[in-house]
Amino acid sequence: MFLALYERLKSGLARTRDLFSDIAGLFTGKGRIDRNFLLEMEKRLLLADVGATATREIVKQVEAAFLDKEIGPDLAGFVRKILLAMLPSEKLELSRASEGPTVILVAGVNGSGKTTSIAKLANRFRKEGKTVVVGACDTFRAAAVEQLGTWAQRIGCEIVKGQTGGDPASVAHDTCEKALAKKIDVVILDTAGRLHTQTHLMRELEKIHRIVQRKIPGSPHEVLLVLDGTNGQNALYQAGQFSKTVSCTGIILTKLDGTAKGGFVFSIRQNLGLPVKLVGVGEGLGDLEPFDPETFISSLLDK
Ligand SMILES: Nc1nc2c(ncn2[C@@H]2O[C@H](COP(=O)(O)OP(=O)(O)O)[C@@H](O)[C@H]2O)c(=O)[nH]1
Ligand SMILES: [Mg+2]
Repeated sequence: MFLALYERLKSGLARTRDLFSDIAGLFTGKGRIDRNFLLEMEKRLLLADVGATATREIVKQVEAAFLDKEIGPDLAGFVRKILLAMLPSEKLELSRASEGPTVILVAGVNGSGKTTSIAKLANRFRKEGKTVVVGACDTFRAAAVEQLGTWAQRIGCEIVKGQTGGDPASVAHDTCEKALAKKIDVVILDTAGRLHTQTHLMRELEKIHRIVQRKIPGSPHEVLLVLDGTNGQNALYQAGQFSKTVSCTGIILTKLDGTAKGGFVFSIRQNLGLPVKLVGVGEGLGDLEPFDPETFISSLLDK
């Protein structure tokens, strides 16, 4: 299991790995850890999108422990530990209801990968033997509803659709109702990523959140924000906007296969305080992996 995940991450993160091998390359060289070395390390960490805050922290700690010492094998281990400490491993698993349906609300801007990630997630639950209903609350685009419908059919899960242009919150309501009536294990709600205005979008999300909470007390058990890994700083900005409205419980970071920005996981954690819970490494149903810091860091740093 560990090996499979490790190998999949390694190939999915090929481009990010290239940049991290530049960082790891520093630790196997010869010479002294001086100012130039630290500057070079800083540059390479920034290039790998580890982010300014995290980079500063890493360089500071290396300086304190290793300045004027020879480069040796303990340096690589030291940096690996710092990186690991930046990605606390508690609360990474998705919360589940102790009884009744588990409700997962999924938000994010258009094109970030919400619908695809929902399909992948639903597929994971189906593989566990759970029953799933997805709610197509993105009623603003007929194509969005259709896309989710196609996935639902492929995966073998239920779907609740509203009318195009209909009230998204009422779709959320009906989805919860169906889950309760048919004793379905997991509810996953797809939402719109764009409305007439930003305020409108956020108000809609709030409303869905409220309705779900009322319908199934204790829910939603997860509010997952989907961020496109190729978007870098812009995705951080979006995340800030969303989390002002609904309190998110975690991030799904998508498209890590198409980008060299996997180092972004560190800046998300440092800047938003939100854990990346799942990563998307491709367009197929199997291309969503639970985020495991140790495996992630190993897949970046190991040869
Ligand atoms: N390469 C890659 N493409 C992805 C990933 N996740 C989503 N996509 C693609 O991104 C595009 C937008 O995805 P979609 O789920 O429709 O985004 P939504 O508008 O947020 O619902 C689609 O072409 C997906 O196939 C991923 O992890 N890797
Ligand atoms: Mg969508």
